Amino acid sequence: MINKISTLGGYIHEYQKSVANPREFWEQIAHEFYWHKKWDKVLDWDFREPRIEWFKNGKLNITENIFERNLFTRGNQPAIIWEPNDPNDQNRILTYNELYREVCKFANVLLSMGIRKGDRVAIYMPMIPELAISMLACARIGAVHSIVFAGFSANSLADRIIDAEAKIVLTSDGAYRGSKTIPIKEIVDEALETCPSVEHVVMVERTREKVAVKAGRDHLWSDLMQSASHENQAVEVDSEDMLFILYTSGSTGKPKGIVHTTGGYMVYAAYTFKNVFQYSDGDVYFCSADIGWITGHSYIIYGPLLNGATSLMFEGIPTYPDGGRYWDIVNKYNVNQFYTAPTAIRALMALGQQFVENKGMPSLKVLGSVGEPINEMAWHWYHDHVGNNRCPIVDTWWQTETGGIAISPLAGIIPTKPSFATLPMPGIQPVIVDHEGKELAGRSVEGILCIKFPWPGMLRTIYGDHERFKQTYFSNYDNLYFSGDGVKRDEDGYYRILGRVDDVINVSGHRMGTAEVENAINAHPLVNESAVVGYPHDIKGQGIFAFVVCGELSTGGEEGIKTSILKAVSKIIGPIAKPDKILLVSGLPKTRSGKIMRRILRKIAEGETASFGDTTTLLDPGVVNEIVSAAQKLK
Ligand code: 7RM
Repeated sequence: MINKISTLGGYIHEYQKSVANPREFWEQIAHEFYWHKKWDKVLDWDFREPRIEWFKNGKLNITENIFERNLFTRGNQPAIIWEPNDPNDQNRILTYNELYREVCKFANVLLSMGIRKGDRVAIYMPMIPELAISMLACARIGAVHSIVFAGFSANSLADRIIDAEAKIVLTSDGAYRGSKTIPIKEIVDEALETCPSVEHVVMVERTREKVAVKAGRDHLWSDLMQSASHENQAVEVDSEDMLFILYTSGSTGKPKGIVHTTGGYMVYAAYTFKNVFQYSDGDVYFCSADIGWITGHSYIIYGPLLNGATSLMFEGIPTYPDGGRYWDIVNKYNVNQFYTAPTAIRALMALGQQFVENKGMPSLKVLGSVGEPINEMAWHWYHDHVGNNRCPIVDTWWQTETGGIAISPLAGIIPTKPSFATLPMPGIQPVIVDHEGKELAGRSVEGILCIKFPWPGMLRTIYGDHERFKQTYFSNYDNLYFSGDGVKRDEDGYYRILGRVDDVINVSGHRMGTAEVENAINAHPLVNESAVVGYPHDIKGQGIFAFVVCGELSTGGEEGIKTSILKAVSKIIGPIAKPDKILLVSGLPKTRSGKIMRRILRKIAEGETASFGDTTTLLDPGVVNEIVSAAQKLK
């Protein structure tokens, strides 16, 4: 079992060890796992190439480390507690034995459909147990899962399937989300019109609504499982073989397929889970994220299950049937660790105290936050009303790219400070640089967050585009991993994340590229050009503000065109990318070389009316005043 740090002195000691001798440090942890063959070399790396290899030539299967390694001691312990959307529906509890059986069966199904090691499997499913079973079944046979959040549009799903050249799509008929039903299979059918690589579709029946079935291509999960054997020998993979691809937004239009490999990711997800949440045997842990995001991959599935933990998986939303749903779940299962996003906290805070007061929640020991900066007000509400003033909050900073938590308190061990992610995890060597790439050493500095040494959970490449991998993460500053986030280190050496320094915005914890949203808006036939920026939003953290230049207005007038822009964005990306505000303008503030000055647009979106700093490089400074007065009229 992974050693759990239990004191502040212990953390300092481990941290120092991890910096002084990272190979020895991680090797010791890796020895806790089950390998068919151990590595020849712990680490081989070069950020300039870039190339990162951990536990080189090690052979293993990650699911053996979840199942075979845990079954003897905890076969009858719940692995996954599944809570349905509707609290009156039947829940499902899968013990390690039961989950193992399902995973083996579905692994055999995948094999029977011709899926082999290295093949990509697209998964577009709501938060149902079959989603967990699917991803683990892929890992069992060495196939690479590429999970697409079920809130994305057909168009986004198709882009991801095409980029990964997935052979098969795993999905469901529909999805329940609060009081709504979403036609998942219909979206898949639409996406597949443009995806020639897909040979098969396997569909779980969740809502049992009528769906179109394409003979020869579409199969029912239940039919295939009925005849599948529950005996399956895990496929041996190399430590550096791909475990999964997960798409995330960057500062250009096209989402990046972040690649994680097997050995390093396994070690890192397991180690960080245990230490950050201070998970103890028998605890019930609940992460409210969707498995379609990295948080769900690392901290609903891999991290917890590698530790033999009980992980709660929730199908629904925090406000259904009312704003007390999370707290009812905490009480129903005596949840000990609860992990959510600031946007959920702010939304629930806005509903008022009545949904949280009197819930008690005596089982809670640790609260977690992830995805965006948590503002002080939300931090205190979470601490006082959810944690009843007695649970430490772990504000965990990390990214799809880091694979696991990189900067965070260890619960109850590292003293917290509202809005601070506090200190780096062992193995993480953060550096703060200025715009020229000069390291800002010491305390009380502010700049750009980079990491100067590899850690086992880090991404290895961008699928199909290693050059973009190099450009995005290793070319801004020499020999450093560039995170894209601004950060401050205070007088105590604590880290506070300030938000993105690139053209990525964070809306309700969903990461989005402004260029992606602009491309979707620009696809509208009446739009000439647009510029999208983030602005402070009470609930979402950041809202989306779109400045749009139209040629002519259609018959619907201003409102008509705004409505059709919203529809277009929903269709092209998904409802999560819909702008909160659209301002129709006659031109954008551009420099003489044609670059849009987003800095000015950001200020206008924030409500600034007068001071825009240096505007002398603008081609037409008059356009700024015009936009300001239009913005003032926008409600
Ligand atoms: C896990 C996840 C990554 C971006 C990252 C930050 C922001 C995440 C925090 C945070 C402040 C935090 N992966 N971010 N955690 N900002 N405090 N604790 O969210 O790839 O989807 O997003 O999210 O900007 O770069 S992600």
